[in-house]
Amino acid sequence: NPKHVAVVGATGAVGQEMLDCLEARDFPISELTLLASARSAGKEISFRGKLIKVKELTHDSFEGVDIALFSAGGGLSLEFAPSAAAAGAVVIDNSSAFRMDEDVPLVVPEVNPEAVQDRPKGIIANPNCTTIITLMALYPLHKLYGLKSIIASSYQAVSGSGAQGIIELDDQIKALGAGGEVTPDMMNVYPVQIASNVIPHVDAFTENGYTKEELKMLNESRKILALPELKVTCTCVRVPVHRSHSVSVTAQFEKPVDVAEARATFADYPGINAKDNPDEQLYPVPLDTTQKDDCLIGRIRKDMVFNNALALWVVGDQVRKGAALNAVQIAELV
Ligand code: A2P
Ligand code: 11C
Repeated sequence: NPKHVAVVGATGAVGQEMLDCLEARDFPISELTLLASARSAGKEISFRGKLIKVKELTHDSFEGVDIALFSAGGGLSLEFAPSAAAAGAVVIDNSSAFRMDEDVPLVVPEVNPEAVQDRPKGIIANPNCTTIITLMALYPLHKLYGLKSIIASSYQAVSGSGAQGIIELDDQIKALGAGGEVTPDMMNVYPVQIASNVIPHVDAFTENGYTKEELKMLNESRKILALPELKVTCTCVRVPVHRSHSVSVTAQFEKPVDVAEARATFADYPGINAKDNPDEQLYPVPLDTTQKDDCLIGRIRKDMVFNNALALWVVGDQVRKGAALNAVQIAELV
């Protein structure tokens, strides 16, 4: 039976994509409540041919709501998700606020769908985008060979920083294209210029020199795969791409690996596909997956440094599979 769905952060980059995914997947909805800041209250957003007014998020926003999709940042999730759960809604939270909470399942529907059932707080967490995309490629290989360690570098699009990231890149590109310079007033999201540059810094630095984004790859991968001993090291990098994150991965396994078998197994799993033919210069690029559901995997080869290891390149739309689509798939499971 149809559900009363609320979207918190409905005007944001991920919130908008959530509405697209709910529409595209014919999610059964009896009522849709759109929530954002006071700035957006009264603004109208079209859904299934009807205009719906955005309301200001308050602690009383969730009466009668069955499913609340949150994507307005960790601070607001911490403050408002408990109110939504107390009102009886199942919260699906896209922020990092609850991911490592033992009483909150962390779910990629293609990997650990059964985990949604056990949700003592009424909250289910949506994993980090780079982690989701990486695990979409590694889970089928884990089933075949048993995953031991991951060494990765990410190439993350500016839409990972929300709508403001896209505006910042576009403003800087425009300035450079007009023969001008990027001035300090054009740098609000990133500490240095992003246009015509790459920045080895996503999310805040921690004491051990890794950033929070890099530690999410470690901690969230362990939790989702239920592999507490999994070893992960990565460098997360922001690149001047609008949408779709790419990840270069070397993964080491318990058992011997086979490239042809690895390539073939990707075709059997939902949500992914191989695009991998060096003879024809076929490999996935971010533009291939933009606004698409599936993650694409290429450059699959035997790693030359480690035993039982594969190197590969995986690309996925992080606003979609890395955030909105994954959240809507969780709602479907619920
Ligand atoms: P608003 O558009 O009213 O500011 P993004 O990640 O793309 O920047 O989007 C952030 C989302 O979080 C937007 O929908 C934004 O709404 C929402 N948001 C930001 N601050 C608040 C707040 N104080 N209360 C409710 N929603 C908020
Ligand atoms: C980025 N991955 O691209 C981040 C955005 O913990 O899910 C999402 C942060 C998170 O900047």
